[in-house]
Amino acid sequence: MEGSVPTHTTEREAFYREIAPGNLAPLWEVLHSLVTPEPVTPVQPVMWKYQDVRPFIERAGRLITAAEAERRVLVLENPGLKGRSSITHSLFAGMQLILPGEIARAHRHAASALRFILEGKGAYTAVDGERTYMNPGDFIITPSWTFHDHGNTTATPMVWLDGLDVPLVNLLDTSFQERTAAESQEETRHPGDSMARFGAGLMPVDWKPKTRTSPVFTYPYEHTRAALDTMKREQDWDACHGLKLKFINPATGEHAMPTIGTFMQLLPKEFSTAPYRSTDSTVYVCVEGRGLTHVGDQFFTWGPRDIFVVPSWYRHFHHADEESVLFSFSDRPVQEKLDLWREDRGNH
Ligand code: GTQ
Repeated sequence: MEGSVPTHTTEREAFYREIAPGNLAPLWEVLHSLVTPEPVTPVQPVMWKYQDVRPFIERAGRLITAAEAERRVLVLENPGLKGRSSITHSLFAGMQLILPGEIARAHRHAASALRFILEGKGAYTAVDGERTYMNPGDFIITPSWTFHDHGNTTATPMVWLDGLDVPLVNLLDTSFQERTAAESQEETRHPGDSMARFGAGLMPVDWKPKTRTSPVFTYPYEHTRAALDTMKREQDWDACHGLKLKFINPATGEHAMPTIGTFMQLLPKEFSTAPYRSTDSTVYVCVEGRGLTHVGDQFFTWGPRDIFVVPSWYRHFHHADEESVLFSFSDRPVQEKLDLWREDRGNH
């Protein structure tokens, strides 16, 4: 019978104790919680309002320098994953602050990172010798094992959301990390070089990809917004998503990052999405507009820069009070490659 745990008897308990020192355990005691009929996740639906977090970011800026911290980041830790520095089972998220004049020193790691810019204008992140200047709404990639450093030569603080696949990398015991001797890497290419080479529907004729990560490091918000603005004229709304685009690697048509799926969606004013669920726990960031998301037994009312999590297989829907734009990311590319990803669109 489904879900029933076998009866405990003194004889069975004695047997379990006897086999334990030999690193053995009875499957039948745990089978039903191990192989569940549908996803059972410790990830909780949770929201961080930017206005609540911003003062703590500012205090962190007075408490420690970027130089001492290496990365001055407040981790967005899911309350269902306490002590694990994770926002979902597979992903890390944190808010990073770089103050005027500061540098976050160069290093590289096996983990891939995305930056989603929340506040400030014009600080840079350098990847593989190329600087990218950051503006709100931009999505920027730091591919696995590429040297990167961040610097702020502007007069105002820069705050962005980091998303990394660290929990996944650590699950697989594949973490590597190293620093360069120099604090900042040398600039070997002009800003905009990767965009020119790969981001204009063109690429160098004999170029072959060496990795699965997009060779375009930056997806400026002005491009993304313009695409959504032009497409919305068709009024061709998806019942579950409004108008939803995924960021892709233009050389392969695959997700822009091998482990993290990234998306931007537009919901027109007064649009309500149909209830939907999928197996990839998802982190959302409101870029523009106002609205709410119903997930589990909670209503999250969001506005610009607010961040919230929809756990795996939780049915949810969004309602936009104004025309709204949501950025989101999840481990969907990993699930898709392993033939594990599922969605439930209800009857839509
Ligand atoms: O910018 O390299 O939020 O290495 C966590 C680890 C950011 C980064 C984080 C990192 C970085």
